[in-house]
Amino acid sequence: MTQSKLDQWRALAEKEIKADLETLTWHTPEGIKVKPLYTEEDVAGVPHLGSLPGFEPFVRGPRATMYAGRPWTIRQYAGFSTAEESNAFYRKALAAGQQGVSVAFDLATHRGYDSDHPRVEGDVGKAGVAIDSVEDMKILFDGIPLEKVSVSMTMNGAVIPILANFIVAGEEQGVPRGKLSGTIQNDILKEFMVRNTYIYPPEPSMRIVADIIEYTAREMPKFNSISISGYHMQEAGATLVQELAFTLADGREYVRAALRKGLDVDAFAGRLSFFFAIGMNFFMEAAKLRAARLLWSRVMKEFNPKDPRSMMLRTHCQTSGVSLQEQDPYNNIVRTAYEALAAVLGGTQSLHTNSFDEAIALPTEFSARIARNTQLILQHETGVTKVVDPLAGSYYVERLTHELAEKAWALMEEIEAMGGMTKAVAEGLPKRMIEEATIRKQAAVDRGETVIVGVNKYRLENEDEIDILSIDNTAVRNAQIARIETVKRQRDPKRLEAALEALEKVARSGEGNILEAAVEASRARATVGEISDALRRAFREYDAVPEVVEAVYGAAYKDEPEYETIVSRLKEFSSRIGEKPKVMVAKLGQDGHDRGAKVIASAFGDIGFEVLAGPLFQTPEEAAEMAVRAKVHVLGVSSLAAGHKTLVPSLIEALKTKGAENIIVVCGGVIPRQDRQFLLDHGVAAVFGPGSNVLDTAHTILDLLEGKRRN
Ligand code: 3CP
Repeated sequence: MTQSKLDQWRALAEKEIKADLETLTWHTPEGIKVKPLYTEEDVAGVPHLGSLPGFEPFVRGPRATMYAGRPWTIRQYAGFSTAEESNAFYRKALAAGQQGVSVAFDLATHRGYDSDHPRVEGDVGKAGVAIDSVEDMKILFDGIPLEKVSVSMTMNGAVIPILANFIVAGEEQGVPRGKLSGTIQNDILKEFMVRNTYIYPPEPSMRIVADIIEYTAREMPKFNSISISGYHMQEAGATLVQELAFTLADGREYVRAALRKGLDVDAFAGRLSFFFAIGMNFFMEAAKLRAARLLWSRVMKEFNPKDPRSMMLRTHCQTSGVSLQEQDPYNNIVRTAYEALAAVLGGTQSLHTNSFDEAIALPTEFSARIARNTQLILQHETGVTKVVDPLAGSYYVERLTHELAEKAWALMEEIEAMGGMTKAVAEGLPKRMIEEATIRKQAAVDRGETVIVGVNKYRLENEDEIDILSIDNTAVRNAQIARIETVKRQRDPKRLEAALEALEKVARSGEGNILEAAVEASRARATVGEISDALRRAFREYDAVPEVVEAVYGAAYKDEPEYETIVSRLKEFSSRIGEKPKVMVAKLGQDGHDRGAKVIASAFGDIGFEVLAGPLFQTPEEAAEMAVRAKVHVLGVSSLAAGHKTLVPSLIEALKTKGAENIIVVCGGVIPRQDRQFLLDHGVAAVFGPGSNVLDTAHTILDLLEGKRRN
């Protein structure tokens, strides 16, 4: 295109909008300037243009024919309550068109506790299925042929007992481990950054990852040893550049850990897989997957592989959970459909589409059907599978692919300069960057700069209640405890003891393979908790100290009147009572989703409260004790894993026992409307659901402190 033609366009455009063209430039959170027009000038010199699918650098896809040869796998992530219930759910879903299984475990299992452990009272069977031993695992896959259906398991903390149980369940179903296909998440670095279902410190955790890569490379050629995940980073608020860079930098670290075990790169690299989130920035998300493949082949070249498969990035994607809203929830069906299309145009290998009610509760059969059908319709009715990488050649998408790749690469270089991702994680850099990004995003939503339909614009006056799935946590827990007792009664104690001792020895000595030893313990019917305890004895537990980011939320508001109003109202209140009101933000049970808690703690600190961030995984008793000792005025519980109906009443009881009824208890997070009255009846002063505006929340808390509001 000649310059004069472009100049003519610019002149016409500015005449049309009666303003400088710059006013139409969108500055994305990634720091990318998205212009209103892209032309061939924008792709001049972009090096990846002209490549073909199935060939390096794989921008256009890892397979030559992509979906024309075989569409992506429809793999819905699910699991709840008991193994029996989840098994029935999987079977129905597979009969209705789902193509692979993806297991969600409950948080007790994630953190390596059996269902009878006192710390997990509110967590059993809630946000996933409860698995305590191989007996549960066998029920989970009963009637599902493991030599045919590939199974993905989202497990990181208790990855050793879970994978061991899966292997033994296969064995006892008549499927040798060599024939098992599927994926284990096994990505611990991002747990330390965002997801928080770690158990052991980083170093032994990295050994576990490497041992699993070693074992699967040797024994399970069809199994993907890891699912290197950016998903949770985006969920925690990361920009797409951060998601790309940190995920690929994690991948590089795992490759190094496996090489240190003496493995040949081609023996395992082809079975590394990835997992990304797909949010609402449509073209940028599709470009992100293309950029990810480009960068991964660049990373892997460093290790001199001979097999091209070692350089291919294959990925699962999930539509974005944080983009789902509680308000006007049917809008979520539309959001999910657009996100699914972006994932497919980006060339994902496997996809989960969220159910529209997931911002509120676990999916019902109805919402799960719509989510599955969103993919089935995309595969069968729209024609998108017929052509490989249909966005290729788009000036905009190619430019975005290039810019994302370059920006992510620069961040990866920064991490390299720090000594790699394990070091960067230990120093807290990625975590801090993600937290700052999420606080900025929240401020943009609160200020209405980022529009969310039905939340900060076009909000309904009256919201209809929707049916939600509620799990009777106590019944599930009792059923699990009964089965644990049976397993313990029927096993051979000598064989068990020997297997657990051997496992602990392998862990302590650094010699041998931890997974191999755990498989024997699983055969001997050791429980998930017992295997985890053997490793806890060898490795100890990891304890993170919560940090609160400062001056990011406040800075986004600068001197705006609505912000000034709450700041001066609080100042005035503080001088009246002679101190800043003290708010503790607590996380109870095994729920490690702390994005909301971090945002509130940070924003409230900037507004002028004195904030105390409680550590993760407190029991109600521990949180009450901490609140009383610190003499807080308000105790805010952030709940995202459905434990609130058990844990919050226990917390209020614990406060009463300590004579601290005066502490105002409030709750926020994923709390269905149906549960609000229950919480208010149990003494909670206010409930802040998803989509709550932070400044409004602060005003309500001040109302409560001033005694103006009583629910
Ligand atoms: C693929 N194949 C083809 C073609 N395409 N063959 C011929 N022509 C083609 N065009 C072959 C592949 O080589 C492969 O065989 C087989 O078909 C399956 O294809 P795939 O692409 O490997 O697909 P799949 O088995 O589904 O595996 C996808 C990946 C896997 C690789 C991404 O890791 C996966 O399924 N991941 C899912 C992870 C997951 O479910 N995570 C849930 C997170 P071969 O294998 O023989 O080569 S849920 C977390 C939620 C939030 C939270 O944590 O709380």
